[in-house]
Amino acid sequence: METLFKDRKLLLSTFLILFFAAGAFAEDGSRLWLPSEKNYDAEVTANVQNPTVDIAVRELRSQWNGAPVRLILERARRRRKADDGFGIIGNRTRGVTIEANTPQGLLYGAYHLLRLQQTGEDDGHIYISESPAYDYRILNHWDNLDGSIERGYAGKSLWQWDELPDVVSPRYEEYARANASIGINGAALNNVNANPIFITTEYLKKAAAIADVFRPYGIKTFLSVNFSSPVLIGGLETSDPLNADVQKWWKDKADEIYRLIPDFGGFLVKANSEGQPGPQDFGRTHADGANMLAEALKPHGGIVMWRAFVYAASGDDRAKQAYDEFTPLDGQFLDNVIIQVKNGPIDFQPREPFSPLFGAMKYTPLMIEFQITREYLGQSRQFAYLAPLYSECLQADTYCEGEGSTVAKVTAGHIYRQPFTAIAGVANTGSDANWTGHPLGQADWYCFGRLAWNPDLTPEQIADEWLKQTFTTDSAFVEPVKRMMLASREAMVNYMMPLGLHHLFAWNEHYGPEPWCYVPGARADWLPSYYHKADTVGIGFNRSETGSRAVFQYYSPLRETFNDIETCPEEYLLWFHHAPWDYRMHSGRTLWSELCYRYQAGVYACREFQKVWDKIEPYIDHERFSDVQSRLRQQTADATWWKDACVLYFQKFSRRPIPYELERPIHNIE
Ligand code: BDP
Repeated sequence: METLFKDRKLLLSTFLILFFAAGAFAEDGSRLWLPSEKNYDAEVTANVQNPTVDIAVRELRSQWNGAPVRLILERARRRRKADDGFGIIGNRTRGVTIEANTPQGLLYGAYHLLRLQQTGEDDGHIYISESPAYDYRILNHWDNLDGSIERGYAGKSLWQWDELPDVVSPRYEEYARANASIGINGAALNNVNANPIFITTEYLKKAAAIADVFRPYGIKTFLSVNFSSPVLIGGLETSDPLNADVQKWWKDKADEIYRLIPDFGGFLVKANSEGQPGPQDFGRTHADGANMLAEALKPHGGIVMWRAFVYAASGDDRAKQAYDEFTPLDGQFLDNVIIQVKNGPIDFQPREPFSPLFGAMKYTPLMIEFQITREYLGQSRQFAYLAPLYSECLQADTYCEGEGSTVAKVTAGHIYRQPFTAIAGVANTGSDANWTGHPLGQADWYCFGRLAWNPDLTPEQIADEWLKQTFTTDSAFVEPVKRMMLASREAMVNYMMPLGLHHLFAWNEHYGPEPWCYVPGARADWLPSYYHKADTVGIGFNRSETGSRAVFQYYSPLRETFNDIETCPEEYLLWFHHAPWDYRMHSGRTLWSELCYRYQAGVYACREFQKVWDKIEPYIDHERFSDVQSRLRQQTADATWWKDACVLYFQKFSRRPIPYELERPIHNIE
């Protein structure tokens, strides 16, 4: 009996160990970087009751494993303005106080404290004061009415339009919580190629149900609007922004929206771009169009985010067009309009110089738009951690007011006075259990939020905290994977488009290489040859003074630096110059050899990533391990495909051998 009992006990404990091990490790990725469900029952008090503060209390109560926490609203804190910043002071053994001017600030403080705990940085005295760099930190969802997502690679839309507003999916709250935990405070729910149906009463009620879930998490709801809505759903004969009936229609629409969603954020608009209607259809300017919408939103405190992603088929250089169209309008926009500018002058390529619009408009607020969904960076099949791309752009010096006028400083309103500031990222979320398709793609959502809060955080710091929260704090895992993350974007630039090459993608799908792509009747600037301009002399787009002169859109000394092939940074060489095949590179190699070397380096890097990942198997759950493992395999195969396609294709023009020390192609050009 005794032994039987002992055996049973043994059996039971073995079972429990196995059960908990499996439980602790079973991970479909849905938890993201948030703490797993715990109940520490910590002592948490607040000097105010409010739905947002209640969330902060609830989160801390269950997740904080330390001495009592006090949440204090509206302590006179020396702040620039009443923003959503917070202060944390105290010690995990004796107690912690979080102070803020807004309930949202308290919630951000709570998440910050939990982040310190999760990353193991809550030892000793805590003394922190934080303020967000941008007022609006927004995700743009390119989600359609039918549940598809333009450039979405993680399943279908999160928004279940057909069951809303009656059925409210629990995922909306999980989404809001994840965003709040990293400081994101806005979401534009629908595609910028906007279906006007979204602002009909029926759909506004659905959006209102989502907004109700977002509100306590401090997330404002925005909608993308179609400029022709007055005609398409309003029964008017025109959508001319100077027409009084049109103006009234939008005012009424805004009133209706605010009745349903009192804290509605505003409109996001893609106008006169890629076939979308806009004010120019009526001979009006972007300012006329934006201001008309701004007037309608103004009484309610809403804003208009007017996109500068415009390029006409006729222009000599697509990279110049947004600047040419928008700079003459500087100072003509109402003060609740902000111009939303993509990070680079073309279109979310693996590497672009920053858009010359940053710093070029002194009297008009500008916001940056990044793409989190990796349309042009391997989508969710491959991996490239995007913080290095975002940081490179944010820290780039525009020189608009002399040295140090970085894109981050200009857009955060430190150089020219702006009534408000904002930053947007095109979301990579979808209905997949792990939200982002590629398990490591969660890092891009995370880093966007963190950089929107503080653009001076380094990609390394962010990777470090993301890995520790998402997987484990074990340095045997964190260190190698962090190095891999930090190298991943450069690897992709190398095997896709090194040295400033851009837009070599397969037609429309934007995944694989197609530098030869030719579609009869297609717009020239939708074809790769428009960008690479390879011929027997050399390769690259001449944007210098002897070419399209796009360099002159940048301030001195950048324009001179970019203009001169000898001083132009090599990573932008073929962006700004048509360089001869035998041009001597810093490495001492010819341009042609260097190009081959870069492509090869990209492939080698992918092989290294596979090795790094295989080694970390003991540290994480099997699900995420094997998912990433198989995607890295695919990535190496596809990197080789990119290398072979581009090298073999460009070789037709260079007519030089691929350096013999490099691997031979395994594909042929056909
Ligand atoms: C391009 C995408 C296209 C978007 C467009 C945009 O290919 O699907 O509609 O950007 O930003 O990169 O409007």
